[in-house]
This record gives sequence, structure tokens and C-alpha cells, in this order.
Amino acid sequence: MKACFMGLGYIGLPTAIIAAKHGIQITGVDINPQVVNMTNQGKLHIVEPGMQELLQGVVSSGMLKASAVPETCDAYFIVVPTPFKGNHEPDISYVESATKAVIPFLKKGDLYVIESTSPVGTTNKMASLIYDQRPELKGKIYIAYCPERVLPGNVIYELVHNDRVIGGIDEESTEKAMEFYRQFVKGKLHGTNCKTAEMCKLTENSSRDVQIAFANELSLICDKAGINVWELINLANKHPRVNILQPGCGVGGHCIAVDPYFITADFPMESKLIAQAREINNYKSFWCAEKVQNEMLKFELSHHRKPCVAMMGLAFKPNIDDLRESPAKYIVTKVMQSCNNANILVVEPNIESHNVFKLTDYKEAYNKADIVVMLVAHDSFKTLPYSDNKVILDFCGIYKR
Ligand code: SAJ
Repeated sequence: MKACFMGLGYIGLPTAIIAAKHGIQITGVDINPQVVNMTNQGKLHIVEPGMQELLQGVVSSGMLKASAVPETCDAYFIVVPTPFKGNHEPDISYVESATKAVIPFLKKGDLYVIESTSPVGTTNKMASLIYDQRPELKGKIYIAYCPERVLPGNVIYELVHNDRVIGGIDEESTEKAMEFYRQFVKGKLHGTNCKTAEMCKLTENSSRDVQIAFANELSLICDKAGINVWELINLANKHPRVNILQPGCGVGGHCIAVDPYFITADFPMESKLIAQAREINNYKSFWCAEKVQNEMLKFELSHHRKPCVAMMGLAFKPNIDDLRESPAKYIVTKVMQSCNNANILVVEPNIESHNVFKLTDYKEAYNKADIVVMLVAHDSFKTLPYSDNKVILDFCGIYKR
């Protein structure tokens, strides 16, 4: 069997590699020539543990090759980004152009699958696009949606072991797509229709966003009420049917902070809670920045000098180097702008250097600072002692006090 993966990013490339390892002949297509060149040399352009060795193996055995254009295969997978247009409207133009690129190659019996996170209705839209240009293929090809749900850093394991939801435009398409994934997925495959599968991906990430918003809202209430939110959540979670997540300095990354908008853009009247959760999580970052600025002002008034402030963490979540949509980065930027960058030490132990922020070692910054702002719960920060001689703003529960 031959399969073509349109998009060799964080999801497309690992999936293509795993499929190739399971005996499927893969053509990986990317619009970025550097990605194509690196992949063909067996060099991984993303960071993912264990993936480099696997890539080298499938390239040298000839099971995977990268190209700027698709070629005739038996199955086509659309694994490209779905960003925003502005105003939080999803932009499916990458899915559309990848689909247009494969249309000339489609033939009777082929499988076409979208994996990109997409607004509800996208698979049917792409089916119409295909049939408009190739009416003779109507009812002769299989079209389905199958969202990815892997966690960066654990992709090799999760691609194989996670359950998958697969929704076709008809039952035959669902079955055909399941047949494909069965070749390398050990998790359960759950068949449904394409609209439900599209909504399922958005639901998973919106659910997490709403739950984090609840924790963040509690943190705001507790701050005003003088209650330790970490202790409160820990105690509430002793109830056998309560499981509250952790508050933080906001929600970041390219999934949880983004996907809910794919629902609110299309169903504004119905998605009040989902929209409110987005607002609460965004507000939490703004609130944290204000809190830092207020503490700096208080310090200056009582000490008659400007404080030295350590901003601990830039990544969007603990123990990674990914700064995409990072609330910590937003807070650091906002605080630095408000004080002309004076006396602010920026810390991110998971990256070597940054083109905007001058980075300081975490121990050095902690020792020098009058105000320590814990933004990301990196493991290394947990080794730092609590000090009563410093003002510590712990937004991510390093000390849980
Ligand atoms: N966060 C909190 N409190 C918590 C948990 C997380 O504030 O209790 C924050 C994190 O600090 C971070 C944000 O939420 O800023 C998102 O982190 P995450 O770990 O929830 O999610 P991602 O973006 O790393 O990966 C998610 C995963 N989805 C879920 O956990 C439901 C992953 O399985 C998906 O494949 C991925 O999104 C995706 O591509 O959709």
C-alpha cells in the first residue's frame, strides 16, 4: 500500500514515520523545501524523543521519501495547520489547498482522510470540493475525518496506543479508514460520522479549557477571600466524584487555547460557557501581569528603590521548550513594557537563548530578586527554597502556599 501525507509537521511527520515502519510506502509532502530536504537526509526538523532514529530507519530502507508535490498513492492524509484568520475565525485554506493538490491524483477506491483540527463540516466541504472537480469519483472513493490526539514528547507511544475516533462521510468510508489505521494503531478505533469526529476533537480540548477555567476562577476567588487555592482544590478532590484541575497563569499552546474558538466562531449563540472559559483563561494572564505590576509599585513605595524581579518561566507549560501562545511569555512582555525593562530577570531553563529576552540562570535570578514570580511549574524551580525575605508570587503552585 502507498500513502501520501500532506504536511510533515509535528503530527504529519511522526504519523508518516510510524506508518512507514509498519510497511506502508510513504510519500511525505511539504511546501517548505527545507523540511523536504532534511527529511530526505533522514534529519528530523522537529523535536520529539526517539523519532530521529525511526526516521533514519525508514528513509534508508526506502519506505519514506519527502517531496514538494504529491504522487499517485492509494491513500491521502491531510495533516496541515488550521490557524486563525483574525477575530478567531478558523482558516481552512491550508486544508483546502492540500486537498486541491491531491485531487488530480485521486482514483477509484482511494482513501482521503483529514487529520487537521477542523471546524465542523470541513470534511463534507472537502468532499464537495473533490466531487466538483472530479464528478466521476462520486461514491467511488472513501472520505473520512480522523483527528490526532497525541501529546508532544510522547508521540511514538501515543500514536500507536491511543484510541482513535474515525468518522466517514458514509459507513463504507469509516470502515475503509479504520482498516488503514488498524495497520499501526493498537488502541481501539471508534467509528462514527465525520461531523461527530470533527466535533469530538474540538470537544476534548474545549472540555480541558473549561475545566482549567474553573480552576483559574477559583484562584481569583481564593485570592480575594484569603484562601489557599491549592489546599482548597486538594481537599475538594478528596470527594470521590470531584476532580478539579490546577490553576496557572493562563492557558497556552496550539491546541487547548485555540480549538474552542472553532466552536464559538460557528455556534456563537450556543457556546456561552466555552466562550466564557476562553475569556477567564485569557483574563487570568492579564490578572497575573497586573498583580506583578502592583507588587513592584508597593515595593518601590516602601523601599524607595525599584525592585529586582525574577520572571520564572516562558514556556506554555512545565518542562518543555515550546513558547507558542505562552501565557508566561505574554505576562513577561507586559510587565517589561510597563517598567521599561528595568531590573527584570527573565528565566527559561529549557532554552539556551531567545532573540527578544536576555535569559538568566534560574538560581542566579532567584537569589538576586526581591520579587520572584513563578509562572511555569518547571521541575528545576521546585528545588528553590521558599524565602520569607522575598515577595513570592506563585501563580503555578510551586510552593502550594
Ligand atoms: N494547564 C493548566 N492547568 C492544568 C492543566 C494545564 O493551567 O491543570 C495549562 C498548561 O499550563 C498549558 C495549557 O493548559 O498552558 C495546555 O496544556 P495541556 O497539557 O492541557 O495541553 P497541550 O496543549 O500540551 O496538549 C493537548 C492535549 N490534550 C489534552 O490533554 C486534552 C493533547 O492530548 C492533544 O493532542 C493536544 O492538546 C492537541 O493537539 O490538541
